[in-house]
Amino acid sequence: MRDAILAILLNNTDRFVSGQDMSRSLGITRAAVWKYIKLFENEGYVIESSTKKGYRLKLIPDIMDRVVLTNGLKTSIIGRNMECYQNLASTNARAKEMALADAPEGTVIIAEEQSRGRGRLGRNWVSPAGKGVWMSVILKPRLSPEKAPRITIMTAVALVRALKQAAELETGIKWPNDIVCNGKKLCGILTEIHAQPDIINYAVVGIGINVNLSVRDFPEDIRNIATSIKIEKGREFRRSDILQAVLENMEDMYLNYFDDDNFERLLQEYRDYSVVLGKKISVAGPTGEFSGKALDFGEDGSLLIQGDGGKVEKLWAGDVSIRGEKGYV
Ligand code: BT5
Repeated sequence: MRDAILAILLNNTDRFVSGQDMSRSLGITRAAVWKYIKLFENEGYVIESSTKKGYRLKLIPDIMDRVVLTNGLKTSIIGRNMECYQNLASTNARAKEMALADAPEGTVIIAEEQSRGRGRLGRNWVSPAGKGVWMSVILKPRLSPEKAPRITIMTAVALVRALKQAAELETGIKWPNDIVCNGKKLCGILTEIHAQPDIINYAVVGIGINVNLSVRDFPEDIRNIATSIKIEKGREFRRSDILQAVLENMEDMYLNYFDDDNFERLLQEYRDYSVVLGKKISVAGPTGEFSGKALDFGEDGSLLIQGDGGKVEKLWAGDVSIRGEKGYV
């Protein structure tokens, strides 16, 4: 009922809707409608009310509300099913539970705050309340598991595009899973898959975007390597606008460029945004440290690197640093 009333208000921001009309169309009393209006006001919505004319929504707070986030969202799969939480340990953990319980493809899990946000290799992801987009998307691509890195490639490109559209922010991609801005980390992606030998059952794509964090919102140990849209642009942004732009770009790529015939175009865009290609880099990976020149990326998500001795190797995972540059990239 809450969602139905909110949807009516959202769709009529240019006029008053009478309490009587709402109570009639929803089959509840006018007093019940009034109670919901008070509830919305407590959540931060500003609603003009007039005894004669009814209610009109004047201001939508920047909270992660399913009704607000799906209103005007131009997707057919991603985000059609959405759950928003005040606090979760990790949206990826919740998304995995839901995927196991057969949640539909495109389900999106969002939290205002994560108490145990996760990075790769069990690392921590700082996710303070109300400041960022902390979300996970469930996908069920018809892909063999070795092609799973495509999911991270697609998501990285979608993030770069979305940040440009919704925040006019130029960003780059640091292989394999970081979005960087002016040499600092702005977003992280954590893709986890559940697969059989020949097919992916589901993938959970975790996305963390630092939107309105100030420098002091980051713990001291990452202040010199992390940034936010607010820090870069000098003002706050509506998280809902950023989130919608990400989901819309992801879906466009997922539906149109994800198959074998078209993926090369997506990979080309990934190359264009790379801050690593052509640079002298060091990669700290599972098998130790490797230094050389970044040559190219493969469709399989690998990084082709020419070692200092001349030998070309394929790397699958690791943390890149660009030699000769201070800071994070
Ligand atoms: C990542 O790991 O970059 C993947 C981050 C994915 C986070 C999302 S949020 C929604 C979803 N639910 C989750 O539980 N996770 C996903 P990695 O490349 O391992 O980077 C982790 C490292 O980034 C940490 O060790 C810190 O150094 C740094 N870091 C932590 N929090 C950060 C933040 N908010 N912004 C920038 N850097 C951060």
